[in-house]
Amino acid sequence: MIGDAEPSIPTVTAAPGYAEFLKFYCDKEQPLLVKGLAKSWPARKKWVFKRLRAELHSLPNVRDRGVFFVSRSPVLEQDIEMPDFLKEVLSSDRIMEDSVAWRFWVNSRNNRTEFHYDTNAENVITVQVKGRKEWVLVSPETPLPCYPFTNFSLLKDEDKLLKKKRFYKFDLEEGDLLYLPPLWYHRVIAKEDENININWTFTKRETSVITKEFKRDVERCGLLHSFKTSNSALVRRCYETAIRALPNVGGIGWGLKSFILSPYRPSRGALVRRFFKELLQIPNTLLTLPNVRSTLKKVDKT
Ligand SMILES: O=C(O)CCC(=O)C(=O)O
Ligand SMILES: [Fe+2]
Repeated sequence: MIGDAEPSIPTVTAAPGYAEFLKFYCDKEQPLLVKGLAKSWPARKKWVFKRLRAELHSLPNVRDRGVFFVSRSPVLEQDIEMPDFLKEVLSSDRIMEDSVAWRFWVNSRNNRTEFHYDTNAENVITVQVKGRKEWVLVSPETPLPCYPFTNFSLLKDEDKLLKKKRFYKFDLEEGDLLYLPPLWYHRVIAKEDENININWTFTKRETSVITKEFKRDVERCGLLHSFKTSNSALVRRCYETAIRALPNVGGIGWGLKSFILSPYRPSRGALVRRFFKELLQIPNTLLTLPNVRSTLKKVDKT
């Protein structure tokens, strides 16, 4: 999985059972591709670009976040056939109840979601209902360089970013399901004229998988929390100004209501080191500012 010897993502042709999904994928936080799972879903015929957008806009519990639509409760369930393992996951007490979301991505050709990881240690199950998307997943054991204190990778040349990283590159085709474990970086490009995928997200209450990115995320969130609640009005003001200046891309959140339980507890020294490591990315941030501006312009238009 290093550099040129890029392996393929573990792939099966039938949905795993609940126990198998937990044991081999969800507990270990390893990705999985299930081919052709949604081939017979009514949604494949029913969901047509303009009509689906209009329908989602008309539903009271669905919010249009610009890059995707999101609901905290089930929507359009009559159009899908949720696999049993997923039903069990979403109703299990191993996950935080308020972490479950239903998200809909309705994207035209060449829509790009740049490298990031989903915050709040979110697990994502995606089904490509229509069209095709090219995904690159990067392991949280070989994290990408990020803008300071964020979950967004520096907008740099992809070949350079992926050098010496453990990654999978593949197409998610019509009917395929993908399990994206927490803190795996991903970038996604829509490949057909009409591309529709549905996501379910959830956060486990507990994890024993302590990757490099997991440590960084715990430290980064710990620091952000201490800035937000600092006794110094100046620190609080700097924090608020920085948060306001950051793009709210798809509402990818900042607040961790209740952080996942894990054996990792960063020391004060680790937090201080993290602070300075994040600042070390300031030169790269400045160098890539033109890319940030052009990406934000595109995001604004979607
Ligand atoms: O489908 C896309 O363009 C991006 C999907 C994504 O980032 C996610 O599901 O977390
Ligand atoms: Fe994402």
